[in-house]
Amino acid sequence: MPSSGDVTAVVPTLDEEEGIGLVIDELRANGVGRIVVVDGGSRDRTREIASSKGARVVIQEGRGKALAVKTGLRFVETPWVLVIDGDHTYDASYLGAMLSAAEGYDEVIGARLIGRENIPLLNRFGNWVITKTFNILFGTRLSDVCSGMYLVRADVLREVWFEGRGFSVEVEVAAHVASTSRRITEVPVRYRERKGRPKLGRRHGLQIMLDAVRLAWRYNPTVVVFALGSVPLLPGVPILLWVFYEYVFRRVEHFVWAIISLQLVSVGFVSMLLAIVSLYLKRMEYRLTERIEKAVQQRSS
Ligand SMILES: Nc1nc2c(ncn2[C@@H]2O[C@H](COP(=O)(O)OP(=O)(O)OP(=O)(O)O)[C@@H](O)[C@H]2O)c(=O)[nH]1
Ligand SMILES: [Mg+2]
Repeated sequence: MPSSGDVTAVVPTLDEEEGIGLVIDELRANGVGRIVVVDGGSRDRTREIASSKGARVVIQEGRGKALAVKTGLRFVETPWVLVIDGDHTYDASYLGAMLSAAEGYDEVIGARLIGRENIPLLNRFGNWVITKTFNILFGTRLSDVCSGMYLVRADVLREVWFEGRGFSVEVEVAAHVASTSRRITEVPVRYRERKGRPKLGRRHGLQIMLDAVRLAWRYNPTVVVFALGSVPLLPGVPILLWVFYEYVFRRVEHFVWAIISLQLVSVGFVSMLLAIVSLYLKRMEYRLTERIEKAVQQRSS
């Protein structure tokens, strides 16, 4: 089991003067001595406060939280990294529980199961959609892939692309682990009310859906294609039912509508089956990868 001495905390910040000091103090109190604050160009006293508290302060390359995590990683020399937001929403005292769970895993997510009411409603909905999509795609049973507090093996985090386009860096890291070693798990953590104003633009419903589709497109494009192919079922089924009803109860025959709806239903139905098959094939691939990973590990230990 790794200890807090094996961990470097990477804290992305953008104008977090109200939270960053508390975050650093709390990390220290929980045994984390190495703290890298990766700043995205704060205009308040964030960097000043972080330096005065003895954290290492670096300026991120590029823009956005994903590149901040990537930058921070360059300053990590320990085997584990704890990524944690700088707004004092995540309670660092749960690190102990995360470390206890870490043996045999590449990533331990701090799932926000305690204090859920502190997650804004739209975010909660977005997290739910993304997490459900994630679980369907990867055959996992996670409850919060969007959490901003997660413990990852440094060498695994170095393999991540950090594209950051579309879905968030948290999801990108989790997807990498879930699609390769699959050694991902979660531990419930407490989520508090945010200090200071939100920095990430609020996502709206359409964007959330788009992110879910992007995620699916990257990891299982065929499922997206066939899911689209099953859309004809939506008009096809009601038309076919109506044609059937008219014929059975009113003795009226609608030949053209019957042919059209049968076409729609058959194309849609086959596509839907293929979408399901794509999902299962992919999951089988993941399960096989998992077995192979385990076997390789057992041999080398
Ligand atoms: N370095 C860097 N940090 C960022 C950037 N955008 C956001 N952050 C930080 O990333 C963390 C998460 O951003 P938040 O604004 O709290 O987003 P959130 O947690 O999804 O939403 P809230 O409910 O408002 O807390 C915070 O510590 C931000 O300061 C960025 O572009 N660069
Ligand atoms: Mg936050």
